[in-house]
Amino acid sequence: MTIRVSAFRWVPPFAQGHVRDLRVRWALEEAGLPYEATLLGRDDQASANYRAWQPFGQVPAFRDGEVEMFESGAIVLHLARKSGALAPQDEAGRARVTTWVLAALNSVEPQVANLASIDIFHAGEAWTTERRPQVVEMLSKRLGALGVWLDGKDYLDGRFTAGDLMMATVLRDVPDEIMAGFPALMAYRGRCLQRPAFTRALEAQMQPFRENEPARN
Ligand SMILES: N[C@@H](CCC(=O)N[C@@H](CS)C(=O)NCC(=O)O)C(=O)O
Repeated sequence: MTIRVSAFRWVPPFAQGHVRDLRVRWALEEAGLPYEATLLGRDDQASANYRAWQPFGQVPAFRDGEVEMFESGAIVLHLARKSGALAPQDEAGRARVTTWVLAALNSVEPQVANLASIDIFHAGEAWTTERRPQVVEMLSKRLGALGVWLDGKDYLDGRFTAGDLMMATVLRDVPDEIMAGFPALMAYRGRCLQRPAFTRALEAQMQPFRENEPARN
């Protein structure tokens, strides 16, 4: 059966290129596995049919004839178990990849999301003036620790793995002016995002947005 990944037909420009199906598309490209996107509109998100696949109505969801799943981290880990391009296939190597995927999602992404919430979703609201410096401090603490870990390394654990894929997608949402304080992390992020598989995944997410741009009046 063709691998299917759910994605949005269109999202507003600020979200284009940042929707989380990108992680799954990237993993599939690294693994050399062909797939098709199931494109959703607002109505599809709320449908009982889609909720049976993704209970929260979000993207991505994934099916390959053998498994049906949601949560980008879980899907990427599933693919990493199948492909040596995403993880070493020995138990110890796989365990480290799982660790780094969860570190990206649980230890770094929440700090990045807190800042995005202030800068994008609550921009200009009075409370953010007091809160933002604390959020930047927390995020900088995590980035600093990650920078120490990566010192002298090209990747988190010797070679590119699903852990780097996930970490790079998280770091991608850190504003450049903050990343500039962490040159080694900036270089690491660039190294991951320069991979041809990432370019193909990004282009595949962007194409339907161009084709389904809402008409302006
Ligand atoms: N933890 C989920 C989060 C998925 C998620 O937040 N998806 C967003 C797009 S990046 C979404 O579908 N938002 C629409 C909504 O929540 O209605 C994952 O990693 O798959």
